[in-house]
Amino acid sequence: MKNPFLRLFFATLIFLPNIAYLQDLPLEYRVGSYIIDRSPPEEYRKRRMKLMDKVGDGIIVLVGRGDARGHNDGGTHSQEINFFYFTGVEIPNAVLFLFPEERNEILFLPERNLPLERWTGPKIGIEPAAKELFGFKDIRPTHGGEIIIDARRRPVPSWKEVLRSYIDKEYTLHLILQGNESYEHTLANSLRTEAPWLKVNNIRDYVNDLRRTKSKEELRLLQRAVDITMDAHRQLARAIRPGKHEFEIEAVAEYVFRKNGAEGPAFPSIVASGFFSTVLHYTRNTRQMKDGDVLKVDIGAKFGFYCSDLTRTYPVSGRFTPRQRELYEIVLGAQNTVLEYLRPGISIFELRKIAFNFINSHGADLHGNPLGQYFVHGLSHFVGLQVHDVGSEYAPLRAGDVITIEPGIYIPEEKIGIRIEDMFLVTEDGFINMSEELPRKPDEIEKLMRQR
Ligand SMILES: [Mn+2]
Repeated sequence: MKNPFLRLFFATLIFLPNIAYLQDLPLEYRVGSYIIDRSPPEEYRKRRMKLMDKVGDGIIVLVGRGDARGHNDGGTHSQEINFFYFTGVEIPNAVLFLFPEERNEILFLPERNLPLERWTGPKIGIEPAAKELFGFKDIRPTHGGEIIIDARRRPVPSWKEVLRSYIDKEYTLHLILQGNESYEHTLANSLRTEAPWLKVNNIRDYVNDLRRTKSKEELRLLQRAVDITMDAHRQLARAIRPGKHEFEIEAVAEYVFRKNGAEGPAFPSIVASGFFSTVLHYTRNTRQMKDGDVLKVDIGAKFGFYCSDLTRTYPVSGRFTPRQRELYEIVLGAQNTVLEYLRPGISIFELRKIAFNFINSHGADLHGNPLGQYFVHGLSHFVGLQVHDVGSEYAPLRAGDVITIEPGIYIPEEKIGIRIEDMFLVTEDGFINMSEELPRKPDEIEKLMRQR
């Protein structure tokens, strides 16, 4: 039903007795946020200014996530990451226009749908409170239609109609294009059929570069995510015992995440014992743990949209066997050696070579062969709004990067897989270990497990 007045008429017939209260509910009921801690509007505005500085001209269009119903927040909505990064707005189906030359910005929000809000919760619409809350001077409805000003009906264009008016003025259209089937591709293609002269520019690399350098605010949220994950490790370490199932340990981790206000796990928790500790991304977590196993626990809380990623390897019995301890010390030695070189200028690729050489020149497998062949994954990745955040392993590191360092040795024949993973902020003169408080040495791990 396109006509909003017809829609309202039917809605009124069916729902009026139940929904009138929704219209003017206090703001506290209408934020509809999935996070408990966010940055102030000025933080997002700073990011938009930086993007406008980099792009320089035309019109930048960012489209938030949503579905055709208008509010797909049946508990599964999560805002598109770049849209969140530049707006802090979680409302589904919002759209952002930026005009670098004019330093102008328009935020489009979907109109409120009261019958639907009965199910999905009261929302914020086009109202003065929204301007203050999100820090935008110009907020308009995504769908357009009509408004009444001075007792006269005036047409309001939809966001796409506003966009067409700029394309007619030959503005270059800047979009974040990734993959080949994204919404942005479809949008660009459909506009090109109407306006063959349209110039489309992909700003993905600009955006990724901005996102790589973490601001103070981002570091604050990342540290909260790390702190919560460290807490989870401490608590689950005390719960590990022969005879328990892996999922019981997973449950402790995810309980601690939610207990501390995290949105949940940033990725499926890996709780892998015995042979499965040698499976890099084992997430079934259904095995019963036995005396003599190692347990590899790779987990990360997501807090305020920011991810964390920390791995520890525990002896199920509470005590490493001599062989497990020998291999553990090699992985730890590799991590410590890498840290001697961690500073701006070096790349993740170069750091991995250092870790590989350390592992390959220490210890041996059961056949006397070097262990390098058992270090089967990358050493490090960027972390931020995504667990595997934007940034290339060949790029020289810069101050403001947040990365993991996670060497590992996985020997299926011995049913031993060991990974140690911490998160680091690269600084001008080296690094800060964001997960320093979580024990890494084998003696400390055993001690932690005894604190029951
Ligand atoms: Mn990782």
